[in-house]
Amino acid sequence: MTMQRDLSGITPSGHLTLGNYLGALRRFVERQHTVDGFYFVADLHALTTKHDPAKHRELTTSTAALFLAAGLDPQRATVFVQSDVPAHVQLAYLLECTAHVGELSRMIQFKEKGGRPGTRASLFTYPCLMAADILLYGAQRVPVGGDQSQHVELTRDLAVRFNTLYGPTFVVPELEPTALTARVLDLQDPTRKMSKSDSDDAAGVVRLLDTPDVIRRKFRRAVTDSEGEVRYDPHAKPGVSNLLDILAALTGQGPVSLATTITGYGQLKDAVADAVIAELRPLQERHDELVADRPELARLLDIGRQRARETSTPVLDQAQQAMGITR
Ligand code: AQP
Repeated sequence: MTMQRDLSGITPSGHLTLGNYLGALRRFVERQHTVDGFYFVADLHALTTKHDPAKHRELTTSTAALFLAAGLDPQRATVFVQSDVPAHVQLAYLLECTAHVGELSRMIQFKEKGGRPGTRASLFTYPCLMAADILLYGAQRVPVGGDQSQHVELTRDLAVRFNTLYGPTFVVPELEPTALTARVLDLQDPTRKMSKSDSDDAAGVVRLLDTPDVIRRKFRRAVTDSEGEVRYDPHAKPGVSNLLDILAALTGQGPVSLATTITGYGQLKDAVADAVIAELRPLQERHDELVADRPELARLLDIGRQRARETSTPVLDQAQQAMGITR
């Protein structure tokens, strides 16, 4: 039986967060042993809104280094940077020629931000790039957060339409629902998820590269409630429950039983901070080594680049043939 193929990307639209680690990176690392994983830094997706080229370059490099530092092994999983594989952009154009203006206009991001002056055309067309990211690798399952499910639905529609119009070309992917679980919430506003694109100084966002002091300070200031009782109740006590969820994710114990072992909010905050700092220390060290050794980082990413190119080229060729592009 062939191994299931898994595909997931992270856009370097900010410094990665504890949410990106617990919800994505750490799962990729676990899954690389059982699936044929393709994990990429979606650098092109960070260009749909105003960006600073120098910061973009730094974030792309740092994010790629974090993928490896978290434990993705280029010999097991295919770890690469999206723009290193031109087939993504090439197929995206063919999918722009398959998509309809109406369906792209209904995408949430475009509906929310598309009316602003100076909106980049790529904010309208990027779902086709996202569809290309997925279809190039024939992934059967795409683990995505809830806010991404619309993109996978569009990808499915485009794949089915393309296959119908031009002949069977693409695997039609399934949405992977398990990815919709475990959300790390913002420490200052535990009604919303922790997001990497929040401003760099956002106090509620724990970054993977924050120093131990900063991490401790952010947890100490985390919003809780005035009740004073450590109890797991995500609805009534979102702040405390978020802290328990993070501690549970790092210790492998359940949040309900953890709550019974901790007496006060101060103790809980210190315990979470300690666990996060200990978990991130080796990752930060490895990240810093890789960023300081660019030839080694380039060598490791080149392994992924080559494998991604080998895998995607036949799919792009077939799509071009099917659409009548002869070379
Ligand atoms: N808070 C979170 N808890 C658990 N998992 C999370 N993920 C993101 N935030 C959390 C997972 O990380 C992967 C990348 O998702 P993303 O690019 O949507 O990350 P983001 O931090 O949520 O980014 P923003 O702030 O929405 O910025 P954009 O979208 O502009 O880049 C996914 O697997 C996600 O589930």
